[in-house]
Amino acid sequence: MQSITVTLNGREVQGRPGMTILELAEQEGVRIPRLCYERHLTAPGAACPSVGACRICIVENEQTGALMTACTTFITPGMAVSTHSPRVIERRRTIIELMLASHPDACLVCDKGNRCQLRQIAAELGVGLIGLQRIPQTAFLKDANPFIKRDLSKCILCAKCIRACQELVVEGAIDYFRRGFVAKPATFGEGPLEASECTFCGTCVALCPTGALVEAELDYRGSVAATVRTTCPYCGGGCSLYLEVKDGRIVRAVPDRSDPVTKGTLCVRGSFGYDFVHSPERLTRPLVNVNGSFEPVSWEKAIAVVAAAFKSIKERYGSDSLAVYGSARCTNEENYLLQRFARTVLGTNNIDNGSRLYGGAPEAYGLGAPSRVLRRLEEADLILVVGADPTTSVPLTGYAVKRAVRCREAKLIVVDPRETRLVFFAECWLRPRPGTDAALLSGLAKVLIEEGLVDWEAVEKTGPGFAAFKDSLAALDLRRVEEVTGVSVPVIRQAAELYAKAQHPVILYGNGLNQQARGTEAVRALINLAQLAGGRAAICALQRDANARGACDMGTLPDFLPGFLPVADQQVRRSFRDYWGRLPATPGRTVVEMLQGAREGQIKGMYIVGENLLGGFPDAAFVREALGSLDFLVVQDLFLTETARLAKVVLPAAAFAEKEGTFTSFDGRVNWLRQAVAPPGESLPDWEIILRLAAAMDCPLPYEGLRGVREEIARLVPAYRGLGFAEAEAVSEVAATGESAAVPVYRKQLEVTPHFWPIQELQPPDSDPVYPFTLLVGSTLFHFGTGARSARARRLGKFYREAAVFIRETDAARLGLHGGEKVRLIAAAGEVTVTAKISATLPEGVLFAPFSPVQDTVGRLFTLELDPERKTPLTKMVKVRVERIGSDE
Ligand SMILES: Nc1nc2c(c(=O)[nH]1)N[C@H]1C(S)=C(S)[C@@H](COP(=O)(O)OP(=O)(O)OC[C@H]3O[C@@H](n4cnc5c(=O)[nH]c(N)nc54)[C@H](O)[C@@H]3O)O[C@H]1N2
Ligand SMILES: Nc1nc2c(c(=O)[nH]1)N[C@H]1C(S)=C(S)[C@@H](COP(=O)(O)OP(=O)(O)OC[C@H]3O[C@@H](n4cnc5c(=O)[nH]c(N)nc54)[C@H](O)[C@@H]3O)O[C@H]1N2
Ligand code: SF4
Ligand code: SF4
Ligand code: SF4
Ligand SMILES: [Mo]
Repeated sequence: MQSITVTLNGREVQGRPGMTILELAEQEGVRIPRLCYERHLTAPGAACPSVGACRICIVENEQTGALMTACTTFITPGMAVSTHSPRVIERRRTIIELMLASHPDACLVCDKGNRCQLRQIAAELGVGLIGLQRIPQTAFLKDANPFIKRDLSKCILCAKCIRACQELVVEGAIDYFRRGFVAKPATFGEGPLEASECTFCGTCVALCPTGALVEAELDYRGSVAATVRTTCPYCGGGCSLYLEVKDGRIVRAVPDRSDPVTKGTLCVRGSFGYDFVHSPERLTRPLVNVNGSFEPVSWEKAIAVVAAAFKSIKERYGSDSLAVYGSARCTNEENYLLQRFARTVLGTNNIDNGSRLYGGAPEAYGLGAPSRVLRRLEEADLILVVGADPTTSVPLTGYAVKRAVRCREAKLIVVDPRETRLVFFAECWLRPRPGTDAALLSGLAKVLIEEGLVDWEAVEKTGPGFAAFKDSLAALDLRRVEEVTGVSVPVIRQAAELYAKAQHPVILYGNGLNQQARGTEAVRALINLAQLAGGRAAICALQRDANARGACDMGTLPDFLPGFLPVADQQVRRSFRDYWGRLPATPGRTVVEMLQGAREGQIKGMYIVGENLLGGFPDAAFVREALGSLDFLVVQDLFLTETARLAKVVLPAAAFAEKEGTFTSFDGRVNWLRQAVAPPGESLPDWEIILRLAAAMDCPLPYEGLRGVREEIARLVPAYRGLGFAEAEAVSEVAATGESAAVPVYRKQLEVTPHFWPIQELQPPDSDPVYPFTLLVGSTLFHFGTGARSARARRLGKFYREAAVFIRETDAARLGLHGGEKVRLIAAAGEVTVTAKISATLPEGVLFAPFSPVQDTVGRLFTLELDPERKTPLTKMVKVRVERIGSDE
């Protein structure tokens, strides 16, 4: 690329075409003050990378004497710029003085404190008490939410918050309200945030240069002692954040504004959900159950009890009577150690983790979930979202989808029976009856083929099985698809045509497919559709916990060794044996099979790490009975969960902010966890506990520390080879205040060849006059999983504490129900009492219940029904009937 020569402060430097003066200065290490500029606030396609609203970045053109804003002026050949000439400095002082003239005298008590950029720049320029007449702004907003407090008298109208809300997270909760001196960034009608579209993602707060937007319910005022860059522990988005620490406590979480993938955004959980770490309910000492009550013991004692029990079970009943359940919330290193512990210390492949169970690893379909999906979303011209609610479950992905639609006019197709937030952004909303996706997606495929909308040559190259698939489609009748799914043929055609036109389609699917009855068939129908794009489409499962993908990569699976290498393959085993020694040959049990084995007496001892089985699993009675049948159960967790209460020994684990390691995000980024605070009491990182246990079982694992574990992973797991993952703690590291972009490290993609799956016979959804309603369950934004963590985060914990069910207005009217009334939901498996809420948008006959943190209630409606192939429990929908509590009185 041609370079442009510019004289910057008397020195000739080279810039790129399209660079602004500010960017050039940045490249040269010249710092120009700015208040409204932000790297990622650049709407793609916009003519100008900034808005020049604050004007503090003015510089002088030495040839013409013109003053211009550096953030909006592009460099031109031969330009001579002075960034700190006396005129520039004088003018910057005046601008700051004017801002201060309408700013309240609140610095001493302002929560922004030393982080206020207005104050920093004023100090740099030596602007103190000013001679101008003061006209302080006033503001009367009252927000009642526990997350964000606004004092717009401190607003300098830089518009960063508005742009963040509209261009980055695309909620559009705030905009300029009024004009002139009284203009304010506010919600429509200046109402409170909680009455707006605001999701409390905190992105605007992190960007606000002054104290106009700050956190409500502060943990600490003043300067913090340390700032640590780490990764959010909740969903698989893998957002980077800084934890600010004071007196051994985390007092604030802020996004990493230099991260090129997250673009400095977080969601409400990342911004305000960290403080479960300091919950007084954290486990602080190992506990041993003595006659029904837990007694604290030393680590030596606890480890000795566990080791002795495992040894004796192994001697008496053999290795395969032991089982381990690993965790999508633990790091790659911990999962790697845990499966090695199971395989080489206990001697069994009975090891599994919840992400395979609930989400289904895409690899199970012969689908190498592609890396860089978030990046691909930024380039997509069509996005198909099936059975996933990303604005709730992985908000980072939701932002990327909305940006693609709003800023680049990508087309969005949503397939969901519920009106999710993304439906407002969709060109086309397909609303199938729950559980009929396989038929609908096959209908789309049929249209593509029938209308010649596929590139035959490319398609035939994509994967084997195409001929059989095409034959199976011949018998599919679109009118019958319409009957079964409730989606009309013209709408199916419209969606198929939109899809066919796309050059860069991205397909996201979630638990609406994974966890439904016939989910396997539906996911396969989606894979067929992806392949009909002839290699142009990316397809990715969206669900998942922080390290769900990593846990599977690390081989916390009964049938796969690390790197999805099959246990049953002798050659594969041989390569691992060189490192590990002995290695059991037969694939182990999935967690459901472990539980069934426990109930039937074949599994005697179990080690559960970071999973609340009793809370998260459908059919708690079965789980309780199974775990109760064990001779020995050890649970390693942060809290004394329902599951931990059933254990003989409970081991206290360190939380994400108390340990080192890596998480692999759903799109394949390998992100670092760094220790910000000490674990409470005597609790220890999971990896250290596993190493201690192995040593006590006389099979010490040969690692000095985590680095050795990473070196072995990098050697044995192809997807992690050559990433610099083992060597460089510094990879993806940026200085706390640095502006340089963090470099994401992506795990490599697996080499797999997906193939076409022939479609199966159409089946109408089951109907049962005794249970006429279909209840769907799903996530709520403020909570996660069973709520073990989110419900203990002070601010998140205030929401959704009561189980509720949403019901369509007309259905409610028919039953004579009012919103707020208690109702009984009755399913074949059991009944629960919940509060009814009225919904204007649910389809007739469909109910919706948020799943967390009230899973213990909602879960009672489910029996343990497994997908026959993937052994995934079906937890997404259940047939129920609704009864008014008052109706039989
Ligand atoms: N806030 C929050 N986020 C989370 C979690 C959480 O607990 N809370 N958990 C994390 C975990 S572990 C996971 S696995 C993921 C889950 O992430 P998602 O898969 O996005 O989440 P679900 O809430 O299960 O929602 C799935 C969507 O499927 C729709 N659906 C239900 N039935 C059908 C159907 O038959 N067909 C179609 N097409 N759609 C259907 C529902 O209406 C819902 O919109 O979220 C992760 N993120
Ligand atoms: N009916 C119905 N049931 C469902 C679902 C549904 O949609 N409907 N969704 C299912 C899904 S997708 C999932 S993922 C599950 C979620 O259910 P669970 O798998 O039980 O998930 P969580 O509640 O997130 O937390 C698991 C445990 O991990 C612990 N933990 C967190 N971090 C660490 C750590 O670093 N170390 C250790 N040792 N422990 C840690 C927490 O304290 C918590 O007790 O529920 C499933 N159940
Ligand atoms: S918290 Fe997020 S959604 Fe709410 S106003 Fe700020 S940027 Fe918008
Ligand atoms: S509230 Fe903060 S971010 Fe928003 S315009 Fe005012 S100063 Fe800028
Ligand atoms: S999107 Fe996921 S990873 Fe990002 S802040 Fe929210 S919960 Fe954390
Ligand atoms: Mo999950």
